[in-house]
Amino acid sequence: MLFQASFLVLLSSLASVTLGHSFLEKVWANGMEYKAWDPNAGAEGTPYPGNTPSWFTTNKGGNPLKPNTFNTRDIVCALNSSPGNISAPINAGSTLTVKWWMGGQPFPPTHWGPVVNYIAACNGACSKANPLDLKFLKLDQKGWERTNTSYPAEGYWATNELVDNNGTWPIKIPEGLKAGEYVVRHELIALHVAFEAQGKGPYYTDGAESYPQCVSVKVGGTGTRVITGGVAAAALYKGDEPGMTINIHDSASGGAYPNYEFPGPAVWPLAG
Ligand SMILES: *[C@@H]1O[C@H](CO)[C@@H](O)[C@H](O)[C@H]1NC(C)=O
Ligand SMILES: *[C@@H]1O[C@H](CO)[C@@H](O)[C@H](O)[C@H]1NC(C)=O
Ligand SMILES: *[C@@H]1O[C@H](CO)[C@@H](O)[C@H](O)[C@H]1NC(C)=O
Ligand SMILES: [Cu+2]
Repeated sequence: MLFQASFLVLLSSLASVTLGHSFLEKVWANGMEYKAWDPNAGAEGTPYPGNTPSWFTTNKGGNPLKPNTFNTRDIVCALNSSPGNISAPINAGSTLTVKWWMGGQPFPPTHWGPVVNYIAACNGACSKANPLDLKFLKLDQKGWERTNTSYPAEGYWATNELVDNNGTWPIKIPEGLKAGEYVVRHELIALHVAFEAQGKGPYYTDGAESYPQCVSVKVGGTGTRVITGGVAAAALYKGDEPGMTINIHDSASGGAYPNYEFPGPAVWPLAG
């Protein structure tokens, strides 16, 4: 059964290679719509625009980062990232919405896994931020949601919800967050081949896939909630955590993974 399931996964990951993976197409903040950055167009020579808060990356094809990059600069805000030139004004307590899209689909539906959001203070203009200096707190996380008769072993995960919402995902900016510029690190984690890293230790070449994307925002107002502590993104994961090595093709699970252990730090208690 496992062999058969893995074979199906192999087929579906081949299919998604053809279709491509994904990256952000648009973001919305305070009622404003911003085009995000299309690294495929970038590879054809389109210049990175000065008017998007969505970070630059050279990640043509919207490809995943594998565990062997989880301790590198790329895991912060995508492959060869650099900051957006602007930070989107947003009110504390309101929602930043992002939308994934590439090659006619939001994200491959067979890339089951969590959607996780982080925030870091830029301590100045985010356009000048060094990704390696950013210290992130986790805003929220959503993982396994329910069983699904179409996928009796894998079930229905947050990434499926994202696909069913045509690639959009809401990210709540904490109430009362102190005025300033922040980087929101939005991440999809695909677990369809996570089992490949079982027993291989940290930073293995194969296993779970991370798709980070960053958006710079500027909070105004009189909030007093300050971000302290936090973790550098290159220290969030090693790739050998239970939540990064889980076999989600286990038919004995009945497609239910209620005890899924999210990788990375706990959610910031003041985020909600
Ligand atoms: C926009 O950002 C990119 C990458 O961070 C930078 O190289 C470029 O100089 C910036 N452009 C403008 C107009 O500020
Ligand atoms: C089952 O999964 C598919 C693919 O993710 C999804 O489109 C569908 O809505 C799911 N059905 C239920 C009942 O969750
Ligand atoms: C889904 O998103 C694509 C890309 O932005 C858009 O062209 C399409 O109209 C959307 N579909 C629906 C049903 O909203
Ligand atoms: Cu993939």
